[in-house]
Amino acid sequence: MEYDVLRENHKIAHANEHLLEDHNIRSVDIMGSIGSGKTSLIIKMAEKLSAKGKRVGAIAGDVTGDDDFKRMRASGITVENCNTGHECHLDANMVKKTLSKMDLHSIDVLFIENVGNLVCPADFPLGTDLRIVVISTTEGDDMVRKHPDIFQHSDIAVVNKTDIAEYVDVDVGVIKNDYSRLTGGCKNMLECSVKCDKGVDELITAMKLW
Ligand SMILES: Nc1nc2c(ncn2[C@@H]2O[C@H](COP(=O)(O)OP(=O)(O)O)[C@@H](O)[C@H]2O)c(=O)[nH]1
Ligand SMILES: [Mg+2]
Repeated sequence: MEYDVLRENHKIAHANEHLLEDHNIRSVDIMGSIGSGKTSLIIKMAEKLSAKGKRVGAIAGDVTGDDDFKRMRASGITVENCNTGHECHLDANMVKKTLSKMDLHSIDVLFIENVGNLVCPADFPLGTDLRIVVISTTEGDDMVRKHPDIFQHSDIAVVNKTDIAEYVDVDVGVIKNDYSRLTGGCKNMLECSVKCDKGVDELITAMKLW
């Protein structure tokens, strides 16, 4: 049963991937913990990409409500809301339905904000070019050790809120060491502070979105 669900998800994810490719859209699934700064990061990256002439779209994934949708819309992003109801992650079919409501000809870069948690989204690829995971210093220094799957299933990891690391007694070096050990040093973990606009340019560059 579980296998069928995952297989069906992969099939639809594949179709999403083709649809986005056909429209020349670079797409990123933004996974991560609740409150780590996913929405703030999307808005900041959208500002920067818009200034370079890129047209940014987004899907605001949440269990319920439209808070993130409204924040993104207010910042000028072409955004659709996607509520999962009870599910703790987006799946490829939800994304397919949401994409059908969007004008894909008017988007160059698509950010999909997944539901905030470090467990469920890992098993459900959505068909994006890239999957990233965003954690922040306020969650402590043990996130990689506690949630290895999501870090293994993502292309790039981000530690946000470095501006307050010292106030929450977190050594970012510990997180980076855990990540390096987990990935054999093969993948990137970037430090950033959306608030202070540090590391965001580097992330956009690493994702090849400019
Ligand atoms: N100090 C600090 N706060 C941040 C930073 N990025 C986001 N925040 C704050 O963290 C809270 C959660 O951010 P949000 O983007 O909604 O997180 P999300 O739940 O992952 O989408 C908000 O109050 C943001 O203003 C940062 O780099 N530094
Ligand atoms: Mg959010």
